Amino acid sequence: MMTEIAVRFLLAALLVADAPKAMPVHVVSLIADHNSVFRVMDERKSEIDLIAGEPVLLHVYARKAKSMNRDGSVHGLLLLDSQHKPVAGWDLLFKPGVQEIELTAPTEPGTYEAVCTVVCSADHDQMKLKVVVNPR
Ligand SMILES: [Cu+2]
Repeated sequence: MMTEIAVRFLLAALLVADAPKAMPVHVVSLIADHNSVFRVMDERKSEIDLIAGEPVLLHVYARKAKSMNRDGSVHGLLLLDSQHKPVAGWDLLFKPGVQEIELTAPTEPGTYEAVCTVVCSADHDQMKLKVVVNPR
């Protein structure tokens, strides 16, 4: 009886050890700013590093620039791959203030670029964020 319990326990432990480990959520804090710039919170850089396929919680603080969309969106974020094709699930609009969005990093490693999709000021065309996706 004790042996059977011990064997079951051992099997269960082996199964747990063998299960694929869930990737931790990568929290990215981003400012979509009033001067039509994306920047990482508390840093000056406009670049983020992700791991392919990891879950991402995008924490965005958006501040209105000169103009906004009719729906009240002050900035947008569209992620493009190296061929400038949109990445599924990464076409976002931001209202003023703080918002959190659950995303999944692209599964293909490489260098991506996010662009703003709201004509937010004369500098709108320069509102970009480099996104580097590293292999898992
Ligand atoms: Cu913008």
